[in-house]
Amino acid sequence: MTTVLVKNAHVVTAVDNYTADILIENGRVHTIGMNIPVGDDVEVHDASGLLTLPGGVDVHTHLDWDFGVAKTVDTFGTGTKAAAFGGTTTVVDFCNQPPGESPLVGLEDWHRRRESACVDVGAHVILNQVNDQTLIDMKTLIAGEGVTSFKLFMAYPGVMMIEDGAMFKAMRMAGGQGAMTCVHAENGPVIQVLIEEALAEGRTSPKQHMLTRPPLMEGEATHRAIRISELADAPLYIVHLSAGEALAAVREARDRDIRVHAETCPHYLFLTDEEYDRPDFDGAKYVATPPLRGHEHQAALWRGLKTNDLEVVSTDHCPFCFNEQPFGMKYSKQQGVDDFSRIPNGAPGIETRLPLMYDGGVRKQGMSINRFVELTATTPAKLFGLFPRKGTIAVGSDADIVLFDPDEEWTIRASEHHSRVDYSLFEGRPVTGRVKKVLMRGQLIVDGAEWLGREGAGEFLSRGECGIL
Ligand code: DUC
Ligand code: ZN
Ligand code: ZN
Repeated sequence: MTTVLVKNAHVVTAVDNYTADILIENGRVHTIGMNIPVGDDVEVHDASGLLTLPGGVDVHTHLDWDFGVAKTVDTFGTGTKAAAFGGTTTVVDFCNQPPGESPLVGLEDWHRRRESACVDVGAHVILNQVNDQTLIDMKTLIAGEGVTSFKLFMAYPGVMMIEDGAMFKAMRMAGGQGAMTCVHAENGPVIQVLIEEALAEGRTSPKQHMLTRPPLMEGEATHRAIRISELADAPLYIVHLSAGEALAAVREARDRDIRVHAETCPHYLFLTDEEYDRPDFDGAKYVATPPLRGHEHQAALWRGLKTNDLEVVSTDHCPFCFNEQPFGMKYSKQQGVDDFSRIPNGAPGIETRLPLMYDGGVRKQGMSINRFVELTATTPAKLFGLFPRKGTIAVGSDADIVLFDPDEEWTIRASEHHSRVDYSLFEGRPVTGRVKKVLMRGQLIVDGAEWLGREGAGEFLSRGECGIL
């Protein structure tokens, strides 16, 4: 394998800021030091004037994901290529338990699909049923398969939702084995009543998605998940937190030293529910779950990032095309043109997380550059059993390195991104700060606009104990 030198690197980790050279051998950081001498045979990247960041870690994606009648449009190949162009070199993706079958069957299928990945990928397993055999299978997944986190849905009754008793059993098993339970916290049955009432009254537009999923019901479910995890003595990770009420529940628990962690996503930090007032069916692009919220919730989320009650920013990249072509109706928002409840719930974002957080967090909100790295790489790696292999730049770590120009101004355009999805939530948004080069385990895979990576180069990440900070 080639030896690589990143020269004059302004290294930024969650805790440090310094200038040094980074010598990479066999895909790992071998030496960090001043003026490291190398021969002519060494590939050298001069990082002067750029920030040298650890590759981003996105622990919430849905690639090639079956969501009942809908399917996400990115394969592992296309989705992880897009991730790489956005400076993300590690993805932890959601894998379904097939209805009525073992989660191990779902994992086998997920492994077949993830073979096209261009960056390293791990799996969280979504459980939609918890019986005695599932509990045994969870142990196998944790100890034998390197899957040390699970996801449970409190929403979508009759589809993905599991009852509180089952949630308690799964959390207790996961916690006892060093695994993390991720929860989608919304009160599914109450939301279902609101959806049925809206449809009966002929309220069918995308805005109804937001109106039928109130923040109060996110707050209620978050509180319930926390209390159940507390009884189970298990760590808990609240995914895609969007509402002030949910954040208040997390904060209250963390103040009592309960092991509760939470992430939010760029769309909740940079967009509001005003997007649902767009004309025609355009609001369907913003139908993610939970929905976009009002300004007061957005302000609460930014405070949560400051107080560390929100510890991670991940994307929930769940891409469905707006238009039917060229991939077909199953991949399209148009399924819900006459009925908001049939719009596939999910939005894209895998390629824009780092630039948005740099521009909106570091430049506009005064977030430190170390905190930016912590939120987008280090803490997700630690919480999900990947640190110190991923999430930092240190001797022995995988040489996943992003050279980032903090001053380049550019505009987000779906026509220039690498996902197969046909729109961006952030179309036309000017941002400052851009990924210039990406090394994945020492291999240059992104060089400006040029793609040097390859499908199949990504490895499966067998993960360790979760929740260790
Ligand atoms: N939850 C997710 O995490 N992703 C997509 C849809 C959903 O409800
Ligand atoms: Zn969810
Ligand atoms: Zn998701």
